Parts: sequence; C-alpha cells; structure tokens
Amino acid sequence: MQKPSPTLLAFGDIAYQTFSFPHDHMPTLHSTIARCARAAAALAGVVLLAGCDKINFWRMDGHQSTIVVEGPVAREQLDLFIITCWVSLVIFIVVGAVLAYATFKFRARSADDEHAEPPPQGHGNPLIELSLIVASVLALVVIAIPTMKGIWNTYDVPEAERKDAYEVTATGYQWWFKFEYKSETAMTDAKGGKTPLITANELVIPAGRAVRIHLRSFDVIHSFWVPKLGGKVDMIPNRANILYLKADKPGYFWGQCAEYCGDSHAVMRFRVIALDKKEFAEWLEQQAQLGRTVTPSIASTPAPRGQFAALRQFKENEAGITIAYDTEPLKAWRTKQDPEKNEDPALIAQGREVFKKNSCANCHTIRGHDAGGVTAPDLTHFGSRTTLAGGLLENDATQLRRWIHDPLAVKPGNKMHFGVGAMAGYVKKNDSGKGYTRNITLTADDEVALVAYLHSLK
Ligand code: HEC
Ligand SMILES: [Cu+2]
Repeated sequence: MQKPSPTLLAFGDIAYQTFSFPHDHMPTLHSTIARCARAAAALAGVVLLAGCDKINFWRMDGHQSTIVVEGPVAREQLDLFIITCWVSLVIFIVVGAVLAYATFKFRARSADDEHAEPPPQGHGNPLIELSLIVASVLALVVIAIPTMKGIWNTYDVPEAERKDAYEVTATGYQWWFKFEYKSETAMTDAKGGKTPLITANELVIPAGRAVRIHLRSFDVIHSFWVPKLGGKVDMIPNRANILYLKADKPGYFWGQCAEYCGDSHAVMRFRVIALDKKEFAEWLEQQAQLGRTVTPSIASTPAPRGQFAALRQFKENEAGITIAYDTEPLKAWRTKQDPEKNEDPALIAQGREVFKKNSCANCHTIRGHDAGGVTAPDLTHFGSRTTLAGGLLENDATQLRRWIHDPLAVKPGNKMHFGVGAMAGYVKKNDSGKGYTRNITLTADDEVALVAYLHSLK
C-alpha cells in the first residue's frame, strides 16, 4: 500500500489511521465520517476564535469599520474595495472551476491510469495563451480605472465644495495629535491677546461640510486615519500633505495613527466629533474663551470632599472606557461641555496650585492660567473632552487619576514621564547622561486636587 504524501490533509489520515487511497477507490463510510469530523472541527475552531475576546464574527460595524462608512471619502474607498473583491471573486471562480473540471475529468480511475501517459497538453496553444493575457489585462483595467478615479476624487476637496471647505491643521506627536484651527481666534489673556485656536486628541468638525486637513509631524512619520470617514495619509516631518474628509451627519468617530511610530504607536488614537452648524459654532465660541476660573467661596473648605477622597484606585490593566460612553459617545461628549454639578471650588484652587508648583506648565498650555508649554496637549478646555492620553482612556475621574499618578504605566515610552526635548517630565535625565532621577512626585491629595482642577476646565 502506498503511503499518502505528508500534506496537511494527509496528516489527518495518518493520525486517524484511515489511509483512504489508493487501495480503495470508493470512499468508505469510515473515511467519510472522519472527513466530516475534521471539517466540523475546523469550523468549530473558526467560530471559537471569532467568539474570543467578544468579537462578533458577523458584525461589521465596529468603531473602526471600513465597511459601514459615514462619509463620501470612505464610501469611495469602500466602493473600490468591493470592485476589487468582485474581480477577485470572478477570477477565483473561473480558475477554481477549471481546476475542479481538470481534476475530475483526468483523475486516475484504475491502477493502470496511475502509470498512463498524461493527456494531451494545452501548453503552447496560441489562442488559449493570448486570451489569458487579454483576460488578465482586462481584469487590471477594470480595477485600474476606478482606482485612478478614486485617487483623483479623494485627494482634495471637490472643486464645487472648495470655497466652502473648512481648514484644520493636524500635527502628529509621539503619541498624540494636535489640532489647530488657524481661521479661529482664541483669547490668550483678559487684555485681548489672540492666538489661533488649538486643541488636542479630539477633532471637532462641522458635519455635512468638506474639511481639508493639513497634515504635519513634530517628530517621526505618523499617519492620519478615520476608518469610517476616510484616510489614511502620512504625516511626514517637513512635508506638507493634505487630506479631505466629510461626515454625512453629526456623529462621533474613532481615529488611529496608521504608521508605526514607536513604543506607543498602537495606542496613538484620536476622535472626530462632527456637529451641526449651530452646535459647532457654539463649541468654537466656548473654546475661544480662556481656561475657566473657579473662585473658591469662603464657605467651602480646602480639604478634599468625600466624593474625591473616595476616588477609587484603578486596577492594573483595567479597561480605560465605560460601556455607557462606548455605546453613546456623542451623548457623553455633550454632557462634558457643561461644568460638573458638584464641583468643589476650594479643591479646584488647590489643584491649580499643584499644577503650577510641579512644572506641569513647562509642557502644557492653559490659556489665562499662566501655563504656556507647547510640547504637550493644550489643556485649556481639557474638561470638555471625552478622552485623554491620545484617545486611550475615557476622561473620567478614575482614569484621569490613573494617568497623572503614573503616565508610564498607561503608555509605554511616554514623553510625559521621560520628558520632551529639554523639558523634564516625571523623571529627569541625569547630568552624566546615564539613567534618570525622579523629578515630579505627587501625593494622593495632589492627584485628587489635580483631577478636580483639570475637570473644571470646560
Ligand atoms: C515633559 C513635559 C510634560 C510635563 C512636565 C507634564 N506633561 Fe502632561 N503630557 C505631556 C505629554 C507629552 C502628554 C501626551 C502624552 C501621550 O498621550 O502620549 C501629556 C498628557 C497629559 C494629559 C492628557 C491630555 C490629553 O488631552 O490627552 C494630562 C491631563 C496631563 N498631561 C497633565 C499633566 C499634569 C497634571 C502635569 C504635572 C503634574 C503634567 N501633565 C506634566 C507632557 C508633559
Ligand atoms: Cu503615530
């Protein structure tokens, strides 16, 4: 009896001791059952894998879906993907059918067939070979025409909408995004100083309007991608790239850096929030203001209040977002725009002192609060954002404390921990150039006061 060749399928035969060929040309019941069992096991494996980690195999509308899209740029990219899939499917079916036909028609039916001469070969037949070349060229043309059209259409805002396009500059930093609204002015002090509006990690745009995004990088190459709206285009140091996006209607979208950029690349995320005209105008007006100042009244005490003192410690590796936010993010975002109800003015004032004392202002800007650092996210209206740390954590009290307690534990390589350029972070490089010494140490009270302060910045 001839041993089966050691292909993957034949391994099953060896394991099951069901050598099914060529001693027997009719499949036995035994080998049929074995074959079905293996197919079932493979299917069960796929289902099990799909079920792992709560990924629903049949759901296509996740936060970063490119299949369920919400804007014209992503739609054009999706159409292109579908066309390519159809062409591939046709090729697969044609080649598969020819292969199946040849395998069936020319199979060995008896022991004699095994040693027979091969059937006449089609090799060298000019008609077949030429038609195959023509078919391949046709398949390529079918894909190439819509691809060129797609590149042309999505490169920049369409001519007709260009006059009305909204302009924003996005800059990639290791590992967060800065957004600059050059056409908007924001206050720098009470005396009428002005600067372009800057925010971080959450890009708020007008819905139903084309947005041209100028892409820049502060350090290494990043890439800007909002799967449901469009992208991705690289953000390259010293090179001006652009990208165009449009959201069909108001919504909340997940974005992601799509070019490997170092330790925390995988958690370099951001959000895009599309608002209708009126709400967008309100947001711009709110953002132009100075950082909010909460004045302590004589009645409140400087000691942390109950709700903050009880602020629980997070567990290591716990999820950074809650289900409530995850299911209705736009609602969560809207709630964030107003000051919290049970604010503690004394605690907020204490937090402002802690911020000043610990040189947080070396890196961060809070307009109107003597903080003008430019190498880190602008915090002037930090309390009105739904996320922090490059879209990694939800901006609630527990997660914010988790971040300022030990940023390195949240994001590997973190610049807030190691410092940016000449600015020292939580640790400082030793003069010898080797190793680090602790630079910023916060007590539990400091952390609680900082949380209250940062969340008061609406
Ligand atoms: C060396 C500069 C530096 C110093 C000093 C610094 N930070 Fe940061 N901070 C950063 C950088 C960089 C990030 C962005 C990190 C990331 O997401 O990868 C950041 C992020 C943050 C964020 C999240 C912002 C957002 O929108 O995601 C908060 C809040 C924050 N820092 C608070 C503080 C506080 C409070 C202090 C002082 C105790 C401080 N930082 C000191 C550099 C600094
Ligand atoms: Cu990046």
